[in-house]
Amino acid sequence: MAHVVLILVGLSAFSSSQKVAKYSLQFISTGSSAVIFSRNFLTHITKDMAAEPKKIIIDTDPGIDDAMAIFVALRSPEVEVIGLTTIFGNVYTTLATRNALHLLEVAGRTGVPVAEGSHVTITNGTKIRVADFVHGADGLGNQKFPPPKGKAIAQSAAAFLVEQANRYPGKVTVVALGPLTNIALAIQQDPAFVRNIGQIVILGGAFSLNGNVNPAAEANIFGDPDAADIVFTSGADILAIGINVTHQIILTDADHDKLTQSNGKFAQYLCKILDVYFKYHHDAYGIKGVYLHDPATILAAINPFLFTYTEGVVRVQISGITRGLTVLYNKQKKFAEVTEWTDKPTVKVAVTVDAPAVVKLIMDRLLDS
Ligand SMILES: [Ca+2]
Repeated sequence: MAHVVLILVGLSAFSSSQKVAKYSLQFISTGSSAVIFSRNFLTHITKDMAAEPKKIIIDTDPGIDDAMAIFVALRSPEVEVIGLTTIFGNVYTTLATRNALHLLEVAGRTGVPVAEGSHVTITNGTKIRVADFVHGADGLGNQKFPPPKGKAIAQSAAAFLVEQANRYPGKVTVVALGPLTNIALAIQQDPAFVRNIGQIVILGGAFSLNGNVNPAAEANIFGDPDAADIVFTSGADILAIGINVTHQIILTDADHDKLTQSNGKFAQYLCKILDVYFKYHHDAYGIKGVYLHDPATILAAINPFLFTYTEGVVRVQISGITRGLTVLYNKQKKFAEVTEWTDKPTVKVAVTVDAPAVVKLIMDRLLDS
C-alpha cells in the first residue's frame, strides 16, 4: 500500500502537458507494486523534459551495439552529445578510441570531442576481458574500415567527465555503455563529481537472472567490478538498465531487412557490421535477432518512462566465482544485523520495459537518416 501512495504523490508532480500525461497512463498500466518513484525523481524528469536538449556524454567501448547507440543519440533531438569517452570492454581502449572517432566521421559529427579512457581497471588490473568474439576483432564486424583522420583530445576521459560536470552542474547525463572504470576514476578524482553530475545511466548488471559472461555476471560489470561497486554506492543519481530488461529488446531478422532496404546512411552502415552480431546471438542464445543493450540505454536517458524501476541499494561482488554479480537490496526486510548494504545510497534499477516502443524508436531513428 505504501508503494501506491508514493506513486500517487509522484503523479501530482506532473504538469498538464499531454506528452507527460501519456507517459503517466503508460506508467500506471504496468500495475507493478515493485515500481517506486519519489516525488523528487518525477519532478526532476518532468523538468528535464520541458528543458532544452539534455547534455549527454557517452562512455563507450564500440562495439556494434555501441555504434547503434551513438547513431541513435546523434539522431535524437532530445539530447545533445557533448562528448564520447572510451573504455575497454568489447575491444581494448586504444581500439575503442579509434572506433569512436571513426563512428563520428561516419556520422559527419567530428566536432564532438573524444576523450580516451583508462587502459587498466580501477585496481590497475591489466588482465582485461575483451568480447571480440561478439563484435569482431575490430569491434565493428571485421570490416577493415580505414583509420580515422581525427584524434582524441589530450584530456583523459575521467578529467573530461569532471570538467564537464563542473561546467554544467546538474545538467550533464553520463550514459555508461561499458565497464565503469572512467566513472569511478571521476568520482575518485573529484569528490564533488557525484553532486555535479546530473545523472548516470548505466547499462550493466543482471538483476535476478543469469549473467551473460557467466551465470553470475553481466559483461560491463564483470569488466571492472571494483569500479562498478564504487559507482553504485557513490550517492550519484543512477539509473541502471540491466540485461533482465535488455534481453526483452530484440532487433529481429525482419527489422534487419528493413535496415537493408533503407537508403539511410546509418542503416546502410549498420547492415555492414551487424552480421557478426547476429551470428553470435544465434549461436549463443538460439535467437534470430540481436539484443539492443546499448541503444536501449540511450533511450532510457532520453525518456526514462519507457522503463519502470524499483529503488534500492546495489552492491557488486568483487571476488570469487561470483565476481561481477550485482545484488539489489530492495529494503523490504529490516535486517537485525548491519550488512554491507546498510546505510548505502539507493539507485533506480529497471524492472520492466515497453520493448515494442523501444525497438520502434530505435528503428525510426536509424531509418530516418
Ligand atoms: Ca558497450
